[in-house]
Amino acid sequence: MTNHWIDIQHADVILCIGSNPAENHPISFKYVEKAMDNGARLISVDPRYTRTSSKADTYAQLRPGTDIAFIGGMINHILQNDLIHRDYVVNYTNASFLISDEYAFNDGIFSGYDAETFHYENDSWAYQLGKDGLPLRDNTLEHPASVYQLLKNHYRRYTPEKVCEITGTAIQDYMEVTRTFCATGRPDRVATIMYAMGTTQHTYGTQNVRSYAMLQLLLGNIGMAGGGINALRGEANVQGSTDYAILYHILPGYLKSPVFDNVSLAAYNEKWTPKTKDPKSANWWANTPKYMASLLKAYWGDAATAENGFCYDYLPKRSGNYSFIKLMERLQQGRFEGLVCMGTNPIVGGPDASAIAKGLDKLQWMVAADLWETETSVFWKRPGVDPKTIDTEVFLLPAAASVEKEGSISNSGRWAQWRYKAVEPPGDAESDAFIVDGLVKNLKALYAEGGVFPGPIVDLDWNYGQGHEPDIAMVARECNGQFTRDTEIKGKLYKKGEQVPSFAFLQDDGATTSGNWLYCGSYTEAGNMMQRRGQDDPTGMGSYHNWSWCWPVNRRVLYNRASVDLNGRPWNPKKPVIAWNALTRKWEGDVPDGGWAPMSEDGTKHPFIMIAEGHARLFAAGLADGPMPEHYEPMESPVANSMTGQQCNPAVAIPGNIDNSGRYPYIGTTYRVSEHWQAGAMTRNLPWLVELVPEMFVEISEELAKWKGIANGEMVTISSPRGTIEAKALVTARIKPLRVGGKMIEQVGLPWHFGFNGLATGGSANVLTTAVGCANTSIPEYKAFLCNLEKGGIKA
Ligand SMILES: Nc1nc2c(c(=O)[nH]1)N[C@H]1C(S)=C(S)[C@@H](COP(=O)(O)OP(=O)(O)OC[C@H]3O[C@@H](n4cnc5c(=O)[nH]c(N)nc54)[C@H](O)[C@@H]3O)O[C@H]1N2
Ligand SMILES: Nc1nc2c(c(=O)[nH]1)N[C@H]1C(S)=C(S)[C@@H](COP(=O)(O)OP(=O)(O)OC[C@H]3O[C@@H](n4cnc5c(=O)[nH]c(N)nc54)[C@H](O)[C@@H]3O)O[C@H]1N2
Ligand SMILES: [Mo]
Repeated sequence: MTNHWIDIQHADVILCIGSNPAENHPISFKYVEKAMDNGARLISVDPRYTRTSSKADTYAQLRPGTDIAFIGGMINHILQNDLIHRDYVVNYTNASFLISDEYAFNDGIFSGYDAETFHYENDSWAYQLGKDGLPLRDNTLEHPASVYQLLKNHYRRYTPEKVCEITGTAIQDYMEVTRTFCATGRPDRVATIMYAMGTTQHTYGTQNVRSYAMLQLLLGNIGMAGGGINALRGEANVQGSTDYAILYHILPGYLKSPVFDNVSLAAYNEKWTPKTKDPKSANWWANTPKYMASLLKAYWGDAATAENGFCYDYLPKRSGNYSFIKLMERLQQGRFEGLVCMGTNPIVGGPDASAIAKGLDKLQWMVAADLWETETSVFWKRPGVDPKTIDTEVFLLPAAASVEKEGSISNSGRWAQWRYKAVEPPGDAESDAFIVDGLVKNLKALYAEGGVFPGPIVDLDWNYGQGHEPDIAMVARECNGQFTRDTEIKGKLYKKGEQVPSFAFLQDDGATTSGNWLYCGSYTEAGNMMQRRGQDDPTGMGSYHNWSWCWPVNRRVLYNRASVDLNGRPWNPKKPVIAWNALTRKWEGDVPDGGWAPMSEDGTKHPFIMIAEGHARLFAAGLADGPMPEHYEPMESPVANSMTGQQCNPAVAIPGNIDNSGRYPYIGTTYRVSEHWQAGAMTRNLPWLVELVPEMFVEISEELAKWKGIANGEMVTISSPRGTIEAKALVTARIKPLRVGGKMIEQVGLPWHFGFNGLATGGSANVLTTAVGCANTSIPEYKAFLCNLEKGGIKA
């Protein structure tokens, strides 16, 4: 989230799109309701009428996978009616920047495309540069090569009629959403967007998110209290796990993971450290070499020296895609000997789940660390297979649950909050830290005896006390970082072993360690900041700066220097995030995005400090699939793209097992319910939750039920090119067919919580889904695929 949960109370308009927080983030809804009590309007945009929709002032239905059309039309409305927050857009975004004359967009394809590799070369998406090396700009926004005019031209095609023809939204609903939301371009009005998996789980999921960000930038809503673009993160600590690099393409703190041709630390730094010639750009990522050196020092301690590039050679280098989908492909090809599943249940949660289960059959061994026996750990006795034919040896390690161990979790609002152990784990259960610690210590002992390339393991600096399990406070202190020798910075001496006060103090010469630069400041000489429980709110804005600690540097609202005008006065003085005090020459309120004076003064920096050009990108050259979002159809879709001749995202290779022939006529989409959690092990084993939602069901419209002669509660069979499941029909007015391009299209809604093991069992929705992912992130397209549905169960 750019903002945080409590901040949502300040919004005038709340758009829940691609998310169902009343169901899946119920605590957040407290702040939505608080905003509504203060007069805010809630909009829900969802293919299904959800629990969130039922609380909304306005509900608009859209077809799964059509957010870019929906938002593109809103962008068009803003540009055609000049509803932008002009001062914000001109000064803080790249709207005025001129783009290369080589840039082009023809019938759904941007310039630079290679159809054989599904790859774009992005040279033609670059800025035009002046003699001083700075991007050329036209602050009148009139120049035909300006981002503003390119946007206007691009989205001109997204008329309300065209949009609704694609999305299936009733035009009056669409116009109500558009008018309500787009009225927040005034400095004294603000809207927020709450999004989650309905947005991201598409082959153009990243572009969906970008379309929301662009909308918010045009209206001047980023950096503002009650504004921003807010990703509702899933599991309690999924924000923390991303910060700590659970994804293959990043290292902790969103440093890039090395690619095979980054042959040395110098080459890595050269490749990934962005450069700018603009003295007004803070270009924060220029610090990459400091963060990287400190990370490597945290990993390899004294073995990491300036001479050996701080053991950079020990880091694995990647070539290619190691996302979940691609790993599962390799699994199916029999390319893995073993697999460790720590807190994951992929044969229920992964796309095209039956194929994953078959892949597991090829393993020699599997380790599953979990609270429960999951479908994945008993894959060898799944329905339809003979256990005797499977040779995999499975080790099930009982893991301690969250309340049975100590440590921090980082919530969606980036607040890292310390939690304490409430009870001892039952039986033989142990914390994940214990399990990993034991694994590493044993590996170290084995590699000490020899082996291929032992350095990375043997030299690993691994010292977290002498207790039964690692001392988690020691881990947290290492994540923050320490001085490795007496170091003087700006006239102050920091002693060897002292905690680094903040990431501004990290060094590239080995003088500091930091396991995650973003968390530098979380555990200082003053103690564990994440343990703080101060209930005072000096800003009066619900920021609670003394409660826990949030990255970066306890800044509660990101990009907050865009919430003020050029003189440092809040655009909306009634809801200030920060304000410049001309007498003290200091910012007041939240921790500012850099302490520089307001933009009207000399020596200052642009507010978007993480971007090399200092301006938020309405037009972005860094993505795999185009500088501006464009509507494409999901990989499986019942209709032809009526916007252009390009059916699907051209930057995604078309997978094998899809079927657009018409044999599978209905749109399948998957979602969650409050009563169950994810792949279900944690809830399908609890009798009281099983009583509430005991079995797999499928939501269908009254129209489809009538047409197929299906009664509510009757068993039906749902099939896709990947597999077949059965479920009870839940006939409901909450799901409605959509009128798309003149034809009626049915959608079928499936919760994905069920599997064959546990107290409550049922068909897994993921048997039906497609293993194809977003061009940028590879997140699977769980939210839109094709299926058929017939009356009667599988055996009927
Ligand atoms: N009780 C409970 N809470 C949970 C979870 C759980 O399993 N159970 N899971 C947690 C996790 S890990 C996560 S990631 C979050 C997910 O939280 P959400 O994203 O809110 O969960 P979903 O129900 O998967 O999807 C949200 C909505 O997106 C809609 N949708 C589908 N396709 C589209 C589309 O193309 N466009 C738009 N605009 N909307 C679409 C769906 O109909 C659905 O109502 O929830 C977390 N909270
Ligand atoms: N069709 C469809 N599929 C989806 C989605 C969708 O919307 N539609 N959503 C996707 C999303 S957003 C997500 S996040 C994934 C989730 O996919 P998974 O992570 O595979 O699913 P979970 O059920 O959350 O698995 C977590 C497991 O961890 C165990 N566990 C809980 N606490 C601990 C602990 O402290 N230690 C250990 N070792 N284990 C623990 C639980 O018992 C559970 O079995 O699924 C994805 N799959
Ligand atoms: Mo998630």
